[in-house]
Amino acid sequence: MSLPSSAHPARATALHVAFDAAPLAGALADPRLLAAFGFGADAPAAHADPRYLHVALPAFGRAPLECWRVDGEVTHGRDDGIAWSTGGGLQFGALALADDGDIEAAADAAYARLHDWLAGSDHPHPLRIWNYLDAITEGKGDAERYRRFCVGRARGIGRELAPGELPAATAIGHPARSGRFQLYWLSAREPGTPLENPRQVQAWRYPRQYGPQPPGFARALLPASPAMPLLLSGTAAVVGHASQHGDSLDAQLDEVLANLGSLIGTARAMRPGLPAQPGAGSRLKVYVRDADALPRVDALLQSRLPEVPRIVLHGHVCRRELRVEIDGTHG
Ligand code: 3EB
Repeated sequence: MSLPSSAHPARATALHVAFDAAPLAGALADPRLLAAFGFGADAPAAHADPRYLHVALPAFGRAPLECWRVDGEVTHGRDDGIAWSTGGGLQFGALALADDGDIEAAADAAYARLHDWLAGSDHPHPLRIWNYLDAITEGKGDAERYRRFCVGRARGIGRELAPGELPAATAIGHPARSGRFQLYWLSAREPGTPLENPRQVQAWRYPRQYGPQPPGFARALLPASPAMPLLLSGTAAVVGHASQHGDSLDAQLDEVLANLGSLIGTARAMRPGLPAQPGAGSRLKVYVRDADALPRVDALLQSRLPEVPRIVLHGHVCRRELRVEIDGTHG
């Protein structure tokens, strides 16, 4: 006979994101570790444990490990080239496909795999997706690789995701050739609420001038469980649909912080308990186009947001004039 469910109250789904200086082996020894990410040349390039993912973007200084922990035992495996882990109401998944120059085909194939994976999963709701590709702003006009990526992504996912189902996302370019398109995600049993930024046009409604296929992502996602942080998409100095301050890194960073503040404000209307500002409970990843600007961006963030743990990476934002982008978690 099974006990009434009230005797075993299910723990609320929670994700604990930490930036840990400890070595990988220690992180992987934790049965509640859902995923660990190493950045740059100093991080291990690979590990047999499918919970470890190497992101090749160069780091400013020695980046800590990004660790995702959940409240529950984690199981993991590899199936058909998809590395996965599941526990505490959440699932992590990752795959990488060869990119021989046709990023539209690589994104189409990867997103078709993701679509099929989610359709067969007991965690079918993607909350957050990361895309890392080579030479993101190479090519002219509609042949630009980011625009081709958007076309392949939309075709591969198989149907137009309704605005109410869009995940939060990041799409960043490798400054050096990796030869791969890397895709990873966080999905859940329960759908979350996609959020938009009142300062920005919804990306899925970008006008034609930015390409034939508007990018399919929400500016942030608020998961159903109040124990989950707000998930912030890659956020750049875009107001309306236009890039701002193409001539000023400092002004772009201020605009990014204004956009993040606006997203946090939007989320607080639904969840007033979220902190009003980025703080000690936030985690930010910062992508900087020009390697020369890495120290400047790090110093500006140290002065603007001294309590917020950050990882600063050398990565290309998907419009040439955008010098910096930030994603992360809050709450
Ligand atoms: C922007 O605001 C910047 O295509 O998945 C940010 C986050 C950006 C995600 C994506 C693109 C994506 O349009 C670019």
